[in-house]
Amino acid sequence: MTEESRDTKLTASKRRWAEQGKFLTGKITRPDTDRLPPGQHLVKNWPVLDLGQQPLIKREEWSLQIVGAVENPATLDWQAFSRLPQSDKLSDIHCVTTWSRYDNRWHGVSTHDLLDLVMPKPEATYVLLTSYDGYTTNLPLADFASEDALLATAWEGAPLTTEHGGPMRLIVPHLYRWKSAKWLRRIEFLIGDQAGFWERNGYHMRGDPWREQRYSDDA
Ligand SMILES: Nc1nc2c(c(=O)[nH]1)N[C@H]1C(S)=C(S)[C@@H](COP(=O)(O)O)O[C@H]1N2
Ligand SMILES: [Mo]
Repeated sequence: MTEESRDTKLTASKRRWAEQGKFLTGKITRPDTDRLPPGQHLVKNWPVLDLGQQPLIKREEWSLQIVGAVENPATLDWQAFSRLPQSDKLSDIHCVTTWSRYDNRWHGVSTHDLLDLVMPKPEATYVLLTSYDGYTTNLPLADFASEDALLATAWEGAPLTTEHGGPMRLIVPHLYRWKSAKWLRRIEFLIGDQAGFWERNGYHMRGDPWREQRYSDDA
């Protein structure tokens, strides 16, 4: 392929992704007047929650795999990941166990910038995340691609600690925290939804805190 035709192809699929991505710039469900979702209470500390096994992954051994329904599947090592555009985001945490924590400052790669790199195919509608501790969780692509979503490597100016999911974890602030996979190692783009660990164990497929989508039988 000539350089020119390759550029044209890339531009065309980027443009197509941008067009299909229109819905991604839509507003998420949180009403501005209602910062604390129903049934939640505020905490000042930051509790640690996981399955009890905290994998210790050195940056030199770390990589992120992006597979499934994308134009450009990729495996990024730490260096390649660090070269992607970097963003800072301020957001709140809402855990399904009813605690919320305001104003967490995150640094990392926005999911928008990752999507620009891998370019989901038109039929991709969900993502399934897999972590180094074996944890999995699923979410709609539109939620994964929300403006505030970040592949975070630092919190409040310091590298993310192991207990909170370092070297890298996902942050999707507008959904319950179990969707924000710690120690993220793989992102699979799916054509249909596929339940992750908690979703197979009675939790909601989407998990919107403002709709109290805690369990699978919540609307
Ligand atoms: N890899 C992995 N990610 C995970 C979990 C887990 O067990 N393993 N637990 C989830 C749950 S239920 C919550 S509440 C948050 C907790 O994140 P924190 O320990 O940083 O507060 O991580 C989520 N991400
Ligand atoms: Mo949780």
